[in-house]
Amino acid sequence: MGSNKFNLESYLKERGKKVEEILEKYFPKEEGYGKRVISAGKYSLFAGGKRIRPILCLASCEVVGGDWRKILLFAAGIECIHTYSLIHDDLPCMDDDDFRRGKPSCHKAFDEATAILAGDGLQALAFQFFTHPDLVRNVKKTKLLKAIYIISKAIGFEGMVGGQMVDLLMEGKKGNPRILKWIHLNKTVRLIEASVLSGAILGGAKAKELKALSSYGKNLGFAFQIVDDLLDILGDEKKLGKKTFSDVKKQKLTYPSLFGIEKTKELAKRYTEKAISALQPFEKSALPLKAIAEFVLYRVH
Ligand code: GRG
Repeated sequence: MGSNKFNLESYLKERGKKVEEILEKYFPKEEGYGKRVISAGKYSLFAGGKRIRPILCLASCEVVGGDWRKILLFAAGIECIHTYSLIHDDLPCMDDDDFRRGKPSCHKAFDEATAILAGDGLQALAFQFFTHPDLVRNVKKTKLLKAIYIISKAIGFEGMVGGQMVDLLMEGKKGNPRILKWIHLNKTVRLIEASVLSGAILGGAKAKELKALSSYGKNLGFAFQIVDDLLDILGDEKKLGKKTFSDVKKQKLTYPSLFGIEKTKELAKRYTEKAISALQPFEKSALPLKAIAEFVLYRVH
């Protein structure tokens, strides 16, 4: 994969473990009358995600010369948001998936009302982490506020929630590349870009660096979503319970359903190349970000 000696596997393992430790340390105890919903949130959060978004946040803090150890709570909050979105996305009223991260999805392991509440609780927990005294004492307040603003915008009406809405509205409809790109941008790309940008802001990035990282995050996000759609079809063994190609073709607007598999693979490659070329100003220090982009694409090539 050509990432000069950089060992991505151990990097992801080591950083993922740090995120995991923070999540474990700060996650509420499973006790009291509300124990059930805490257990449901914990079940999904620790069901074995790749932790790509928090790792991106830490890596981009590092690439601009910041200390990633100081912002671990922020990165952990991003993972809580991502897990909340997956729990809600799996609900029968949304994508209706019985499995997630190789295990029964939250509403299957518990029940629908509990899953909705677990998602809500995780979203709130993210903001508890973002404003936690143990983080606040480590970072400049103005930078922290800017990072929280970027994440909030990326996940709300003008981001993930809006994207999910249109994704649902387009089910069973013909659609076109323009609307599909809009859905991807909002449903998936914005949180990935915001993970990168928030880490960079907290790490003290200059305007020029933020511009480059925004391009990296956007292109990576598009590649990520396209690869995810391809994996749905090509049959990733971890995605138990996912729909078959004909189901996907019939119901969901995706690049493979519009263009076929080969053209879609080509598109994912182009986005990955663009993400990598955006890293030019950082040279060697961007090896982790470069390797992550290569890894995203490698899953389908
Ligand atoms: C319900 C408000 C609301 C939003 C849901 C993000 C999202 C919007 C839905 C997820 C649907 C989906 C499968 C999108 C494809 C890209 C994606 C988010 C894949 C899953 O992310 P990974 O691969 O998962 O990082 P892990 O389990 O490793 O964390």
